[in-house]
Amino acid sequence: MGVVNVTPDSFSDGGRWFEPGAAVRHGLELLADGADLLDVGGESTRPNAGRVPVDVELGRVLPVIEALVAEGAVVSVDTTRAVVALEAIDRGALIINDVSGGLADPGMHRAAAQTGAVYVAMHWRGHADVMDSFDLYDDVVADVRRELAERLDELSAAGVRAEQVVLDPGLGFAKPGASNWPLLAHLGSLESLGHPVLVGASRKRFLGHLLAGPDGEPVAPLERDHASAAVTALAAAAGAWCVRVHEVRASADAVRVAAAWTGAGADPRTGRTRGDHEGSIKKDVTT
Ligand code: PMM
Repeated sequence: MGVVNVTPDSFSDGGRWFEPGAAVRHGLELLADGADLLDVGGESTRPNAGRVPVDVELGRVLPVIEALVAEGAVVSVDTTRAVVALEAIDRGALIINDVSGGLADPGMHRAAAQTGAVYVAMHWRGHADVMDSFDLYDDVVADVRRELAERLDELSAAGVRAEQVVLDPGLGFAKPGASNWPLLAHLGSLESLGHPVLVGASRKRFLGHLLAGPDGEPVAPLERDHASAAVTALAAAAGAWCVRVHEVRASADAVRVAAAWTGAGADPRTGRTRGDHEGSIKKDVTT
């Protein structure tokens, strides 16, 4: 999944694709680099970001979604608002990527049920201006799993079919630093909830901290792409269904390496591997 942020202020690429034509061209480049999906967002979720009015968010994402769908792209809308999700699906988006898992808008699960779209429920504890204060876990893997299981119950109660739902540990959200690593190391714990898992590590702060030099300064977001691709390889080998990244080419290669690696380790009787997803992501969301 390639990221198309139509925002002036995203932490890693804010402003670079803000003008609709630039966003569409960028999306097409990501497809050429090997992306199966494009995630279009109009509201930054960077730490301490404020909210964007709904009409501004709609004005940013809808023309870009329409143009990318017209080009044949499989598009996901990155939004926490039901009305934006509904309008985006109306314009041809196939996936609702909700970083709040429905907690930010009580209408969101209903929108997912109504549209039948693929729905990504990410682990979330609060908006960007306050999320770092919620980095409080007894056991981050168990706590995130339990909170996502609560989202699954709510989704089911709202009439969303289990096959629609993708889960995401929400790296960086209420997790500024060390809490992210156990979640990556135990992706199987989330996978055991029985849904495909999406991982969004690309260019996040915890990678900047990991790569810090002797002065302790985190490296800049654009310097985090190699580490992001390393996460992609390991996440794909651990069975992730999708990785959400800014720089697609290295991650697309990493996914192929992981598939070849785990495929070579397949059970000779069944031919199955841990990372066996029976077909491409594009096929999954369009059939
Ligand atoms: N991270 C960001 C935005 N949207 N969606 C999902 N499903 N998972 C994520 O981890 C995620 C997301 C923040 O990154 P950005 O500001 O660079 O887009």
